[in-house]
Amino acid sequence: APVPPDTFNASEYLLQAAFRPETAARTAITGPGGDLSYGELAELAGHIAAGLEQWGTRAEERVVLFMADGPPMAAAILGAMRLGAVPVPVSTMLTGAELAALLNDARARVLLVSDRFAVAAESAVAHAPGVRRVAVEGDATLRAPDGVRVGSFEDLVHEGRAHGGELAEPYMTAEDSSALWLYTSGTTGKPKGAMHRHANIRHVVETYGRQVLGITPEDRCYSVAKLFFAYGIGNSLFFPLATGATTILDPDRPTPASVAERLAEYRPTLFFAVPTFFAAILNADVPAEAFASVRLAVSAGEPLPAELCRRFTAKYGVEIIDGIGSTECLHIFLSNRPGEVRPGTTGTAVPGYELRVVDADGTEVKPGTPGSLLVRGESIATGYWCRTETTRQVFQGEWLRTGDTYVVDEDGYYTCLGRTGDMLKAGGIWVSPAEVEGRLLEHPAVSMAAVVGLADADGLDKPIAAVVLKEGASAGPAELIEFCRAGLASFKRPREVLIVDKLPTTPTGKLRRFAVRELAAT
Ligand code: 3SK
Repeated sequence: APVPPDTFNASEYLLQAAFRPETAARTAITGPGGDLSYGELAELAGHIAAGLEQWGTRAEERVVLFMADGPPMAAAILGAMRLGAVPVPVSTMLTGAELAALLNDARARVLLVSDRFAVAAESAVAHAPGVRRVAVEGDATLRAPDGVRVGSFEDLVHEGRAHGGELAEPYMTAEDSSALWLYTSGTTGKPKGAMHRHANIRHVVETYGRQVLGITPEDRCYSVAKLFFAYGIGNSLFFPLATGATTILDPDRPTPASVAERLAEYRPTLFFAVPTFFAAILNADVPAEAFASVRLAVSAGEPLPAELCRRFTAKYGVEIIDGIGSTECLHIFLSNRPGEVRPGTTGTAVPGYELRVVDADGTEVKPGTPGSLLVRGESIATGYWCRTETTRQVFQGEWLRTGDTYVVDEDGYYTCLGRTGDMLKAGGIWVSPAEVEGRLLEHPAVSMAAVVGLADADGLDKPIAAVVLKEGASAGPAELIEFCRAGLASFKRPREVLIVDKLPTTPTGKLRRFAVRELAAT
């Protein structure tokens, strides 16, 4: 049959190095879970595609992955895409009940799970009546209700190899076909499945990947954010594979010590993390030589305070380019550039994206005036699965509401002032929590800081800070308040400072501001 003109399958695009004799033997994946060349990865993905087909999986159907980063998970994502099915990598921090809710929401019939998550998966499957097949990667198995077939990951691969081999041709998906769903709940709220097209994957590679990271086949990517995050799947799968580079996949939960070991063993050139992790590395006193192989570090997830950016670069000699992306946009659309970093800003629009800062009426504001940030670009999700009302609020025609308050200067550099709902008014004047946090972080004793608005005795919002001190350092609330008064307009100073052991964060390391507010209120 003739191939429609817009036929495009992201797995073919990502595995292009496998189909060229001169690159097929290059290492696609390395790490504690083992190595795979491009040729081996394409073969494994093909077997998984054929195995899923044998299991009755059809194009467009969702396949949920509750897996640790490693070659099986990467190959399963590519295999599902090759079949025209939709991989849905979900957070491995979910409880059984949370996983069941996502399986039911996605109407998934197939669940792929790594042995270390089998306990949560077992309880999820008991409450997800639509699930018919489960494949467990590794040593464990799990009990499932009657009618659910449980096998090993190897069974799936063998079945694929035995029947149909490698699916000689990928399914004829179009650029607009659904390729990937990623669940997002933001810092609060019920998870929503953001639906991404096959073409979105190509867009993030050709824009941020090539034009900001300047990624080449010589690069080795290592991301602290896992494959089930939009940030992680771009860093660890889309960018390295599409460009013939190497990805370092780490199945373990990262700590500063484990990351230092991985850096020494696998020598990445590109390192991706979130601000809290950069702070943790500095606090853990990871030695300066640890980052010797790294040519560039990337931060996203939340704004990187200027002081943290400077301290990291001073100690490790590695520039951090801070950027912002979103699950809905698939990856980073606003970023600093290598060699042109302006600490404390999120840089300028990534090529391929347009930005607008608007007031409450949706009118674009002038540089210097804060407003809500909107973004437009080819990688924006088509919407949230089965969430029409929320989709209509967030996806406004071609524009996506990011939910962040930003200010842009005359040079086109954007600075984040916080989540739109996080801004607070003190004495009738807007205060940006990010600005006050940035000041607190300049104090030599402060390792992390969070600022929220809390009503005072008169019911008027005032900034309150929760602060984590550096190990062995000391500073009292009065000293920190005075420090802010000296460096900021006085109305912005926190009226109270709580010294805490740690800040409440989401699994991605983003601050849970509502939890800080609860902490401050008690
Ligand atoms: O939070 C971010 O900045 C981000 C970056 C890349 C991809 C996804 C997200 C949420």
